Amino acid sequence: MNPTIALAGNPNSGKTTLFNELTGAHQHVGNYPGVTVEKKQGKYIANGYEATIVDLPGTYSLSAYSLEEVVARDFLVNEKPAVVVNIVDASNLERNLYLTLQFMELGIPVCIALNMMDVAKSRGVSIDVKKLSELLGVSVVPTVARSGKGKIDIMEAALKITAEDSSKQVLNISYGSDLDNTLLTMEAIITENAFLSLVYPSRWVALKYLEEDEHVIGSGRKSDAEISVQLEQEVKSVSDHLKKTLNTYPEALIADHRYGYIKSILKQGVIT
Ligand code: BGO
Repeated sequence: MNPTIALAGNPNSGKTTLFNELTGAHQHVGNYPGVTVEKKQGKYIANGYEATIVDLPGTYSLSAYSLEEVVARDFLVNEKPAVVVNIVDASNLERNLYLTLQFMELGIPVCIALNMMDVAKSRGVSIDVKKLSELLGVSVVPTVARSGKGKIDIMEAALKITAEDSSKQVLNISYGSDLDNTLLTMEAIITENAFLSLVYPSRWVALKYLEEDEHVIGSGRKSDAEISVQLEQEVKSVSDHLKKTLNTYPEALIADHRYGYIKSILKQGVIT
């Protein structure tokens, strides 16, 4: 078995440092197909295990605002790595977990390397790793990539996931009654028509339409223009309603609820 494991995280979370620690001299640098974004790939070899490690571009989100985000997303969806090791900066937990939620919403198996634990500690921040893991429902391993601390443990956690049944567990966050109702309607349309849903989870496609993600909407129009129009009408109708009632728009409300979800987890004694 030689599973592919993707390293993903916010810029400056310590991703390159961990990649170097894990792969040592076994590295290859190229580009992602068709773009000038660097693709670093390497081999992790230890204790009789071998895995291919792909270093994804550093991103804050999986929307389509930057080339890096699109490259990272396309790799995850098209190449389907066995697991994502999400490097999370422990000293900046709330912002970093925003990306984590998006892997979970996309139904990608994920484990967390909770990095920069030394920095968090020096700032007097103590994190209950076990509680964070329980509340998120994913493995969390504390690491200090700069000294290699925790690197064996995070790989053990990742390799354990690769050996498990990979049936998709998709995280469903509530986005408030207006968007939740629209999401249900859109999901039903998407599922009934197998619209893009061979590639992405139905709810995720609906969310991307609500976020007005040009890449997903463009693919949708190409794949089935009629269904795409139906979905776009649903988006327009809820957008008009939200503008009138709350003076907001779906994308802003989605981001608010994601941060609300993260805050509600962190408030339950994760950070002391
Ligand atoms: C410099 N703890 C600490 N304290 N630092 C870490 C850890 C950790 O666990 N992990 C990584 N770093 P990248 P991305 C630097 O380069 O891997 C440090 O963007 C410096 N450089 O050493 O590059 C790491 O790939 C001069 O720091 O992140 C690096 O995700 C002075 O975090 C930085 C101080 O790591 C970013 C730091 C010339």
